[in-house]
Amino acid sequence: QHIETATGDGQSLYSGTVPLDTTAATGGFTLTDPVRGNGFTADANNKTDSILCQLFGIGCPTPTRFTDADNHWGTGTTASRATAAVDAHYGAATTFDYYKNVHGRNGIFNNGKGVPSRVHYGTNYVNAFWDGKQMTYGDGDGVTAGPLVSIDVAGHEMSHGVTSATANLTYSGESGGLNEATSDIFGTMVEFYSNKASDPGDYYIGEEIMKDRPALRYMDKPSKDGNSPDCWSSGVGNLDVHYSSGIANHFAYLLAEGSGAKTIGGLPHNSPTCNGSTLTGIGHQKLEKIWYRALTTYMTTGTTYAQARTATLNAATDLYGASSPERAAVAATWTAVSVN
Ligand code: ASN
Ligand code: ZN
Ligand code: CA
Repeated sequence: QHIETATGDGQSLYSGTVPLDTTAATGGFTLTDPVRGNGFTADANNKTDSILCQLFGIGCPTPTRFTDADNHWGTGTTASRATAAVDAHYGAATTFDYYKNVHGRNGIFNNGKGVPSRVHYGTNYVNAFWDGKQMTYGDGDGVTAGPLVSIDVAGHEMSHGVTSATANLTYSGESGGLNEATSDIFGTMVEFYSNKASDPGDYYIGEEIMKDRPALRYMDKPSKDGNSPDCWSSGVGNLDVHYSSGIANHFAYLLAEGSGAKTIGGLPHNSPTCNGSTLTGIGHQKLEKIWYRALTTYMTTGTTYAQARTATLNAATDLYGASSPERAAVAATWTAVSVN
């Protein structure tokens, strides 16, 4: 079978006009990305997965493919359903490129294969998830949240796949918080990598989708969400993993950007330390290298916060040396979030 590679473009909801790699098909083009292991984006048609589907893969609805006559997506008569697909297809491609070009990882499973994405899952569904094989995005309820297809959410969810394929951090207790934080960290790094004026990197999670608050989570000061701790204490492992992530999110922000007030991506940030120390950041490019090496070389299913400190110190030693300022910054930053 002859497959024709094509480069189209699309009007996205959140990232402006984006390039799209597509495939020629009957009636025009389809959202299958031949450049990145044939990952594709399809329409879930507002259906949901039954419990049988979720547990045993039985009776799952089959998403339908999008087609576009001229390969300019998100415009004209098909725009209303295709626009969210533009963001999702761009999000999958950008996340694939981020891992390949920054970390030398060839896809979520490091096997060169792309993954499916489904948009328009359910009705008023305010979530997005990775189920081990594919991406799924809800449209939001239009009141608290719009479609959950922003680049940080796409990067967050697909990074759950990377975590599963590497450290496989158990999704409860302190390791669950580290799992969630890993997704917030790399979701944000993908947002920086995307580098779009309409949605720049900002260490807020979900600022493009949320309608009733500035964002879902805040890495500079996680407690801004009303639930997450900024500092480690015994018992954080009993919190929901989306809150116990706060300590590692705070660590990541402080390591990259330092303490004190500043504007990033047009949004206010202020990151007080837990011990009164003043920190100067080493930049997000070093943070992402250290965290990725820690995740893929030193973290395991049961890694705790204390062990994450050791894992990132080991990673910094490998990357920059035992006497490096980067390793010293990692140590001082964990201490600044009360992980000693
Ligand atoms: N959006 C949620 C998350 O990625 C859904 C989940 O899988 N827990 O954290
Ligand atoms: Zn998550
Ligand atoms: Ca963001």
